Amino acid sequence: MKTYQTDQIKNIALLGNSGSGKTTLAEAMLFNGGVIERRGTIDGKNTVSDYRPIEHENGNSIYSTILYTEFLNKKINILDTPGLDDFSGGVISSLYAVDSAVMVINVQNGVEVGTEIHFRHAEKVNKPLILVVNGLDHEKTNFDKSYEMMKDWFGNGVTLIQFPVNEGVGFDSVIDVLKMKMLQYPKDGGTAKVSDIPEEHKGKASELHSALIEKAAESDEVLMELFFSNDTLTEEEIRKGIAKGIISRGMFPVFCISAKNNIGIDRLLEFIVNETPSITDMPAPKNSKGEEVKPNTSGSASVFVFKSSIEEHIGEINYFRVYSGKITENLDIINSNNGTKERLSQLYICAGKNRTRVPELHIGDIGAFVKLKNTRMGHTLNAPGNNWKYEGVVFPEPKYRTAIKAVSESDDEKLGEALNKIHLEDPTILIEYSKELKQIIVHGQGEYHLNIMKWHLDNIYKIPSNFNPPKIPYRETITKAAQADYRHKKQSGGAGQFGEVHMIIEPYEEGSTPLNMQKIGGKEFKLSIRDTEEIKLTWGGKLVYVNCIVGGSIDARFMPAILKGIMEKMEVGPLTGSYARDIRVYVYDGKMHPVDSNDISFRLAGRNAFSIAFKNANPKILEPVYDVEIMVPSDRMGDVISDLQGRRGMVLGMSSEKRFEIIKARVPLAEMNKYSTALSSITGGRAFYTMKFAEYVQVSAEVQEAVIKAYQEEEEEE
Ligand SMILES: Nc1nc2c(ncn2[C@@H]2O[C@H](COP(=O)(O)OP(=O)(O)O)[C@@H](O)[C@H]2O)c(=O)[nH]1
Ligand SMILES: [Mg+2]
Repeated sequence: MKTYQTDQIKNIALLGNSGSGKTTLAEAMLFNGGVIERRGTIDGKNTVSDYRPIEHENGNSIYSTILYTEFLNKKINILDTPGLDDFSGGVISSLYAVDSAVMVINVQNGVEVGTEIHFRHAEKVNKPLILVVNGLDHEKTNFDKSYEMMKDWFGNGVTLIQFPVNEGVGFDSVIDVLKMKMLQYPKDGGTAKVSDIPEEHKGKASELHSALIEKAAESDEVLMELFFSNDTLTEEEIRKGIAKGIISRGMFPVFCISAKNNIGIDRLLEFIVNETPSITDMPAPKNSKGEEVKPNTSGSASVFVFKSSIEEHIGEINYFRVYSGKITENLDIINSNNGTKERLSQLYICAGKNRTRVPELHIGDIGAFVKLKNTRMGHTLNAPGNNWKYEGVVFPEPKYRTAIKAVSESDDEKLGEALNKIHLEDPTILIEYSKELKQIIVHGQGEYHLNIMKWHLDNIYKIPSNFNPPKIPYRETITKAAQADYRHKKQSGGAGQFGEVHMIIEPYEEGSTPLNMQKIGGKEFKLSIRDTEEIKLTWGGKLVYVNCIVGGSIDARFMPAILKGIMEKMEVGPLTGSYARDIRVYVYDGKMHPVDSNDISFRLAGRNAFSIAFKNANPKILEPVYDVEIMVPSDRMGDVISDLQGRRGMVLGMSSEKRFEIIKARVPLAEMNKYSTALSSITGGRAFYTMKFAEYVQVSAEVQEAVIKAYQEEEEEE
């Protein structure tokens, strides 16, 4: 394996709808570069990229895969990504590690939902795109239709570099309007025979050639002036214009291929090598202090780990990209996220599961470490001298949750370990051990996402488990003031217990102040406020504890015990046993016994007084409500809105964007169970959404009744 310098390295991600041919294209790219000797196929379950058992089972990429090829003396690192939205984690982390992306479009379908979603991911992080129309060998192709769709969706930047001569079965030739040549491929594909453009295609070719020159000129003012004065550009100027247009995303060049038959791949690789940006052409990454980290060849080494995975027989592998300096074997390096030292004993480059050991890697390159102790995806490793961290990868919020339980209790610990590993490999799967709900909640991007996770638990980890409906983290609060007192007294030989507490509780609103007069049940209570303590509850909201004791009726030293008793009840509300929040408690009177009073007595008196008062204060259930943003094709908007209303959702606003309507709504979490599946069936998989916790709100009387009933039934079962 050669050593590649920074200007010899290109990094690309393969994007596109599921089934567009990304993995097949990756295989052809490796084959053309001589990295593999024969091309595997999806049906043959022997591609370099889809090498994991689940990918063979499904015939589909589930994770991102790191590959490379060598072409024209350059190294191209290729990140093959999964097309399904449920697995977008692999797409997002891959985009962090590349300088441009190749969007594969299945010519039979043109722009699909997945194309659009991946386009957005690339747009968010400002990565240049090349559009590759694939499958031109298929019997039902319509290149012009795909081209129209691309222009419609992605705008005027869509620029043809090629058009097919004979699309359909027997497809073997394209006209290249940058080279102004015809490229004809042998039966097995591979290297094109280059010839002059046949007469019948000359007109179309020169028209597109002019359009390409104009587009190239648009990307740069100097080129524009040259173009106006000379009416054309030299080849070198065109190339410069194209490269600039690509970087600024003003140009999305279009190529024509059949990945399956290895047609058009050599030319695509040549274009990637010559025209796409390398790391030094792109904006430098920012560290967590907001400073740019410029690629510095002579500086200390600095890398960002963009992916971790666990491989059979090896354990954890960390995939990284070099941002500064040079990485060599046996380098001692510091993990800037946790301060631990790591030794880079072995350094690899990867083509799927095949690893090749290399002595060093330069800025821009992508490689893998094994056997690191405390490093994982999202971490920065620095050689001494650098002390920054890179801004991490921002993954989408989870939008699907389920509870999980091992079938056999003896597997509980194993299940926990397996879930941790699963999260390490796929950070969009989040594991929550909810003490409150007494459930393990798994959060992911969709039902399919979590079903695949379960497949791994069943088949790889061999831990049988069940999914259960996840409980909702309800809260309880009060809606009016109430008063209660309680005497705790126990005198049966030996030391006795005595404590008496009088309290008033009322609803607490953020920013409000305690009152020194309360009227409850026609009775007036004058309170003299001596001390106020605001407690921020770990489960959200507040408890405000007001000491109004006068004349020493309760010793100050017992006040913390009373609060402790109250907090015990705050953790199990009277209606459904949920956490309580937003309550103000005034302790204004009580009694002590000279011998028998102690902490325990006051804790119990406080707890019971609070419990009685809570029940009399018209308690209400609060439920979590989420901000939901849905992108839906216009023709399905009505259906989606009426479905939302059926989910007690409140539509807050609507707006249009290109071909989508964006609906913003607030929906109770309790109604979002399996929403991704429902939305997909309403819209034929053409909509997508995000959700984020917004606030807790009181539920209606009917909902409250239903929730309490469900809670009581469950209690009886246990
Ligand atoms: N006819 C034809 N089929 C293709 C082509 N490229 C990929 N396929 C097939 O399309 C299916 C999906 O391909 P795959 O590479 O897994 O797509 P991915 O989901 O984008 O990675 C497989 O059955 C491939 O054999 C092509 O150029 N022509
Ligand atoms: Mg794939």
